[in-house]
Amino acid sequence: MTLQDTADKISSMEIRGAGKIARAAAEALRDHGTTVQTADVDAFRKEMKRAGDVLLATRPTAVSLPNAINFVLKSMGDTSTSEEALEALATAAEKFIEDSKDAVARIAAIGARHIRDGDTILTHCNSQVALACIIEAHRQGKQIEVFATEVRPRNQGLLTIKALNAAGITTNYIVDSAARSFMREIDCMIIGTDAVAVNGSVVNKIGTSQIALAAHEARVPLLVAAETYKFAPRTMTGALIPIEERNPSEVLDDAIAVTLPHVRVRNPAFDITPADYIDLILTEKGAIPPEMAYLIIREHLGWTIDDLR
Ligand code: RUB
Repeated sequence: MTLQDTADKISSMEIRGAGKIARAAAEALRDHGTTVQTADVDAFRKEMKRAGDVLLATRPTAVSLPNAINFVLKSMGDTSTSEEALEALATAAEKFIEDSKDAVARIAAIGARHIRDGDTILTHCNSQVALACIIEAHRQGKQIEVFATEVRPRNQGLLTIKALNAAGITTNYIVDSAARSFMREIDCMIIGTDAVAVNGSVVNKIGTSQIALAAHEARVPLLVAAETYKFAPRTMTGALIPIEERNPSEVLDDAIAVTLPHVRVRNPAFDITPADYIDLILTEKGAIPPEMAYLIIREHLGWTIDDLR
């Protein structure tokens, strides 16, 4: 697959979900490196930086994307030939991909510990790592049941119920607006995330914050599964996570929209859930309260304020 193919698949959401986007970007940089024909290391670096920018332009919200790209491109720092740079790039890309898969497995084990026998779990959207926690708890023999939302407008809930069904987990499929109505039946809510800010708030699929609010009201704990590369270093200096607004046609058919000239369709793909509504963030380094997000950014991602000046 060419760099542009990967970029197109991320934009169109054929490749979607923050973890998969990040791994696809690392893979695309690794493969693109092998196609760059130059013996000049600076020209090589420049072309790889351009390739990183092409991938970055695909979707703005999942911070796993810039984190993966930075990790891979940074590896070329001390190299003095294009061969060395290519090798460093390939090694870093492989490491990112392997560490990412390993992180999902570790979080699954940690998340499963927070799920009790008999729990009914609510999830929203289609998060590989949140599902991994649920499926691991089931694998351990815990009798669990899941409520999964439909996830308008792109129906990622369909992917979720297929995965849960394949795992043999009893699942209730509900429309997004039914989440509060069923909250009394829920013991805990588990979601993934596209970005964790330094203040512990998390960005996830549109609708998450409404459901989290309903969970908070009902004192249902909210667990957010987040590999450390989903933490956003730039939020340390007050930068906001950009919220992607997608094409109106995902919400309202163009043929209908054209008959309604006074109607404007808004289609934000994500929203922000405040740290106050979050009980724990499950990372591969352990489960932390949202207030400890800064420690992950500093100690595990290695960013300090000075790096951002
Ligand atoms: C996906 C989404 C997922 C997170 C986490 O949105 O909001 O909850 O990306 O997913 P979209 P994962 O479908 O618009 O990409 O745990 O798989 O990284």
